[in-house]
Amino acid sequence: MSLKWNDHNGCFHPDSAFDFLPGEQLRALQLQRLRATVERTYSNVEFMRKRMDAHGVRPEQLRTLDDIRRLPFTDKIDLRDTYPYGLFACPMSEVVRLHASSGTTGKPIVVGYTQGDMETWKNVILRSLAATGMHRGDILQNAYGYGLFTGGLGLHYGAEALGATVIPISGGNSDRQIMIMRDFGVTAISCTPSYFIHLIEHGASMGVDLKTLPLRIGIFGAEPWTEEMRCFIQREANIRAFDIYGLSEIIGPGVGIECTCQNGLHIFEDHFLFEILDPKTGAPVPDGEEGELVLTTLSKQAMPILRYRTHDITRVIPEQCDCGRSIRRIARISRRSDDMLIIRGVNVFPSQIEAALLKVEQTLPHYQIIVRREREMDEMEIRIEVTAEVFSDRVSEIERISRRLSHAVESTTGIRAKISLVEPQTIQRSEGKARRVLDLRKLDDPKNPL
Ligand code: DLL
Repeated sequence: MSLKWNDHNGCFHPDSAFDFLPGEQLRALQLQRLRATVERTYSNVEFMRKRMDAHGVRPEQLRTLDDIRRLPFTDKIDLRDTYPYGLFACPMSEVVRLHASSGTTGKPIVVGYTQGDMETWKNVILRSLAATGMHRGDILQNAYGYGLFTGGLGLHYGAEALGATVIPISGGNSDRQIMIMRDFGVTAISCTPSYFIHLIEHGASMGVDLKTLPLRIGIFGAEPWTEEMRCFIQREANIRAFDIYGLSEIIGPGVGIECTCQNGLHIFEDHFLFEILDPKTGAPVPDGEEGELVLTTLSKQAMPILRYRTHDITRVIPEQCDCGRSIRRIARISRRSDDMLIIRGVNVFPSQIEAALLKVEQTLPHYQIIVRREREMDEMEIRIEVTAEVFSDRVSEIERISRRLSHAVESTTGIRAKISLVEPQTIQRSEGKARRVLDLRKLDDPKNPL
């Protein structure tokens, strides 16, 4: 099947020039911006000044980019401890926007933006969308949630600045999503990959086959997804699906994105300095090896963040990308260092399970992992939807697929799981980030939000 794809002959938006900055110029710019950011943080954020003092480091000691390692880390708990505005580096009169993301203890994490930060955000989103081949004339259905979540409004202004027509539909109301996608001639959509898969099915239930629509680009992120998931989406909707990454603490969406080569996410290194570190020791890992992504903002004014521990696990792709961008790439976020399940002493990541499940034919990308403790033993159950035909077939077919899934999971994770095949539309759909793991062992834990 040929994709409805046109990369506009490599024609790039002028704002994308920074994507191609020669390495030396980029590093000089990064150093200049890093020093200004550290200086600003030290002078204006008491919490950070005390921390740097305790660490024995002063802004003027940053002479090279490697000196960043002298700086202390920042973690989510610091945003919680300074709630709501304790990490702001400017007076509230300069803050033009607040967003918030849910924390695990009830209070959200609050992030602020100056007018200058809004310009930076617009710029990185514009460059993100341009890198996927979007351009003036595209009609973007922005189905990320508008509101305190950074997805909706974050994408919005950059897409407008690119010259695209933005439909600010936000998440949910799938009937209306499908109607608008069909009637408004939508050519690009942005939402979580799990919600888009739901839209593919929902369209089918309304008699609308997304493959037949002018839709050609999907901008998917805010949650982990696998290459198998991408194949499913591209095949079932006949679009090209791009991975976009970001987090509220750093700016929101727009920290990095895949280009048309779809081989890793370019990080907008002129605005965000990244390190990949061993999550246990905090030491840098060699190029190409997996570690935790640690980010430092280089232009943020309202809330500059130094060495933020994202807990997202990735690796740098050191080779130059075929698209010619000089800004480096990271591999898709395979997992978070804190989403690891320990089942009977074995470390298991949800993304490993997803990849194993979707390799088996007739499975649908809707699944849930349920972990229980039964008679002191950890048990993992995987509920997964399979196509309706499976259930209309003989019992032996159901058993055959269950066995194949069980084998796929065991050979990937080393853990034998109970496989429960369920009919299409059984597993609850999410309009935003999917919640795939239900760890019932944590029910006694007072911090557990379940
Ligand atoms: O999810 C910002 C965003 C909006 C990104 C729209 C992309 C598109 P938070 O709610 O603060 O911000 O969640 C940030 O989500 O640390 C990752 O663990 C995860 N995440 C975000 N993008 C991806 C991705 C937004 N492409 C957290 N792949 C991050 C995997 C992702 N995980």
